[in-house]
Amino acid sequence: MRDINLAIFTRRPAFEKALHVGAPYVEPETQKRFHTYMDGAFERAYLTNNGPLVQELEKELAHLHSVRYCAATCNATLAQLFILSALDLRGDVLLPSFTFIATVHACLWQNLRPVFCDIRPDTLMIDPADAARRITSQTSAIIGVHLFGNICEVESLTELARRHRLKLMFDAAHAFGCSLGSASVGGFGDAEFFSFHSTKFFGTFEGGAMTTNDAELDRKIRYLRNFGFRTYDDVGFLGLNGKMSEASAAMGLASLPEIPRRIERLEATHRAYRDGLSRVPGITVLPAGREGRSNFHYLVTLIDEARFGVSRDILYRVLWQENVLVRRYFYPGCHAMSFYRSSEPNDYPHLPVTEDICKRILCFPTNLNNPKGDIDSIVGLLQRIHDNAERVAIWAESQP
Ligand code: T4K
Repeated sequence: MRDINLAIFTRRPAFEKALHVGAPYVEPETQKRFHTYMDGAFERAYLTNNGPLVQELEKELAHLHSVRYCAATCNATLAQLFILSALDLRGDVLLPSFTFIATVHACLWQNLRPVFCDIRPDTLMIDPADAARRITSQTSAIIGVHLFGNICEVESLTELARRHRLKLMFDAAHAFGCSLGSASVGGFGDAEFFSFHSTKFFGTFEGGAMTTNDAELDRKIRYLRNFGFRTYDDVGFLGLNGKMSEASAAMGLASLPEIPRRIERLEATHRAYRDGLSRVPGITVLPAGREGRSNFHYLVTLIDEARFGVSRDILYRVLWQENVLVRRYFYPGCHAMSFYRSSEPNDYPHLPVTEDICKRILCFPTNLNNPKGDIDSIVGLLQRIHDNAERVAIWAESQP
């Protein structure tokens, strides 16, 4: 039988070093600037708790996203929790199941009941019509999630929230620097929150931020992220420790000048993947930035098993053997995670679009050291898997 150049048969992976979806890319210039910022922090002996670097970063981020207020936090999860608390919400919160689990957990930590909504098959983001059907007298807020560098349907959700007097917030963890038409992310709804985890477009080791045009909300969140302290000796809120350190702020400030070049590099990567994958049957790339500006940080595909020849899950396993560590974000959907299923066994919502997308989605690495060569190799692998689908499927059946 003819030899097939795939690691599942040859045991020689296409890549010596693993390619991760979330590998951070920190430019040498960024590293140098980071060290300079840190020298200043050590000289000042001011390392955390609303330090000068945090304040400078907040100003820069508010300006960049055309929003009045920005409060930096130690991650997006706590930024979201503080918004939910500061808005004083009760009852149910509508949100998509197709998101990172943190979006849902933060609600439960605030004693709010997450009500899962379905997504649109073209954008993979919350379907406002489905959300509208789930509104009851218990609903207090809607959380839209901007996914993969695209912005969700802000206008429809704003109108829905206005009509039912609901609070509206957005998870902008994936949307740094993105826009809807000319309107930048950051100022939509009552508040938005960003993630600066190292796997994100803009990373500060760990970090996050809340943005809003509401001065009162900003003021409360600043108390909440510092245990609720209003003065050195008085606590007025049930706060937590959600502060960003000066080291994280230094990383953020050092990265800011690279943003245009990062977007350029990632857009070129996106284009190269799109061109290459257009020649492989059964793989569709999710468009980025169709309705505005994208950061192109995620390369998201949907696998059509009938046309490609093997299922998404077989493809996933074959690519991992090649050291291409593709991810199934956000399989199986938060509503299907054991924690959320077992907490409400009789109230398991059926979300047909989410469930279909979760079976087909596959995200590819984008922060590549050698984009042209790596993408050519990945496309070559996919072509070989497609051409030899029958033998690949036989291999998969033989696996435990
Ligand atoms: N909302 C949404 C829509 C989100 O996607 C997220 C986070 C949040 C809210 C909450 O934001 P934060 O509270 O985290 O600020 C990751 C991240 O932990 C998470 O931040 C992110 N979303 C999610 C999509 O992905 P993992 O477990 O898949 O990633 P992790 O840390 O294992 O990294 C993936 C791979 O990347 C690693 O296996 C190795 C590689 N890697 C990772 C890091 C951190 C590196 O090569 N170098 C690194 O420094 O969850």
